[in-house]
Amino acid sequence: MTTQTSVKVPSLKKVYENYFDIGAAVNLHTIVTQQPLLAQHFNSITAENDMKFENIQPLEGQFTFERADELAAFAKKNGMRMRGHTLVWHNQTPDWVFQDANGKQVDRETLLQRLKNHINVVMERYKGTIYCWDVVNEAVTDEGPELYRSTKWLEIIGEDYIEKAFEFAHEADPEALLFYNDYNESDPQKREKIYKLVKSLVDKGVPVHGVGLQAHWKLVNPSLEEIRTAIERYASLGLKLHLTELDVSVFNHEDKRTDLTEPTSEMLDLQAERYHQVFHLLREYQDSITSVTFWGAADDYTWLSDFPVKGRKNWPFLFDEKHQPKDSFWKVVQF
Ligand code: HXH
Repeated sequence: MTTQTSVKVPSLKKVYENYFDIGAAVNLHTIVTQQPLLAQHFNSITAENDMKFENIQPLEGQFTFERADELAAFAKKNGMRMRGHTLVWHNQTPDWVFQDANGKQVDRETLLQRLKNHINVVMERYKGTIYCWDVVNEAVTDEGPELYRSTKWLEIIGEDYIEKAFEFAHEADPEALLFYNDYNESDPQKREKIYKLVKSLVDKGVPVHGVGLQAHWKLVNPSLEEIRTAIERYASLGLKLHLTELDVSVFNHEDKRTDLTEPTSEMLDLQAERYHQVFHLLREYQDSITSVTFWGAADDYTWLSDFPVKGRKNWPFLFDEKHQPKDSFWKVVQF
């Protein structure tokens, strides 16, 4: 489809208002460059990086809330909800967290105290603004029989670091909805590990309210049936589901080309068909899915440009680099 001059572009958030929230990950740059697009189509935001541990508490006791506060103010000003991302993660967490003043690894009690303090200070600040948090991100291994990813959190505290994090979070803000968030969530093996972990939390009465499916998907994989099975499996825990970081890379796994300056028409056709199928499926599960957040808003900015292949641009969203609706957009709103 070429530029539509006669057809009014419907608002994505309005089309989906009876289904689920429509979110976008943002940063200080995109809340300016994408402001009109965000205001028209999205009713929820997530800070792409600015609420991660290393950004918010780079040194012990020195909290830097300026950027996060700006994003929270943007949400308020535009009448949007805000998801919190993320409290406990193995990445983008500063080394000081795990060390004492001499660089020696801290003990369990010290780390639990630091975890509790971080969660308290951060959640307290955004009470009433952030309605849900990704409390723990990516704690499950991709490969092998092991359940827990090997991280400093696991090594120093032990397996109960996850339930402790949820308990601290629930104490800090009893109103907040608390999520376990992970990627490769639709892969059958990883799906079962995530299910097992979250089920063990539910069975122990740990305050966990939802599962976040990152949903960093490609044109072909994961298959629609794998996605459906994952949704059903997680929903069977009686928890709410959020798609937390949706994007559809135009590159299949084997495709390592770096020479494209724009997506091919074949890529765009396949992506449109993929978004069509994905949103058809998501609508089917509207009772379980309460929020769908893209990990960006339009193709002018995506974390996938340069990742995992350096020097390669990607075009994973519903809006193009000029913020115009792509075929993918029309497939999502016409049903
Ligand atoms: C997400 N991780 C994070 O939740 C989010 O905070 C961040 O902004 C972007 C994506 C997804 C991810 C997980 C593992 C991973 C890559 C991305 O590991 C790989 C490393 C190299 C190659 C492939 C995967």
